[in-house]
Amino acid sequence: MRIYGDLTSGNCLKIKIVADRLGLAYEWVPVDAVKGESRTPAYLALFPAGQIPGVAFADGRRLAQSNAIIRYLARGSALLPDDAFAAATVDQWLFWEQYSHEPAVAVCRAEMKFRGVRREARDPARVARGEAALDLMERHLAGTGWFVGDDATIADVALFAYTQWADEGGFDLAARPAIRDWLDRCKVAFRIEPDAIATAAGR
Ligand SMILES: N[C@@H](CCC(=O)N[C@@H](CS)C(=O)NCC(=O)O)C(=O)O
Repeated sequence: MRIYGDLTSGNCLKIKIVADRLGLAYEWVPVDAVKGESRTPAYLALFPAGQIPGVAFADGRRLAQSNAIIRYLARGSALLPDDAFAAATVDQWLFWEQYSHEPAVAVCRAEMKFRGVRREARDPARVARGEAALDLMERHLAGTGWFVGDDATIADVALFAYTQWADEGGFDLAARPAIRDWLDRCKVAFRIEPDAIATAAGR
């Protein structure tokens, strides 16, 4: 398969984490959304929503939306439980990540990192939403090691992606020890080489 994306994007990183963890073969096709490369006619012909990540399979089928992609790739693996209720609980966190976490934590990061917005100039409503999301994660993780069940799932992958960079969006994890411990567990479980990602992402 071909993965179209950019490693400065947590949404794209999710796909790389799952593919690497499961040993799936892929070609990484760099697409820089900040430079508008996800809005070219050629890219829109493949992925009409004009966003990264996108995945094209060998048989010609294509899939967009990071959490739909990782859910598809993880089917039948330990990253997505077979049990219907456990799988629905994973979905619960995937939808929550997209509605309540990513639009706040990732967007604050994008503004500060790519658009030069100062921490104090962030939208207060968005900041409050991000703080609330991180607080909910901290409360949840204080009582358990992983988001669902006793091991890492794609719920952890989805939430790891931007939480690891929360500081770049002006969020402070210092008073959130359960999140910090969980981030460390994720790095081990997903065999994340911090320097490799930092280098690939140009950080
Ligand atoms: N809900 C989508 C969000 C994708 C998204 O926002 N991608 C950003 C990069 S992280 C993008 O392509 N932005 C460029 C654009 O929308 O033109 C997902 O999870 O895949």
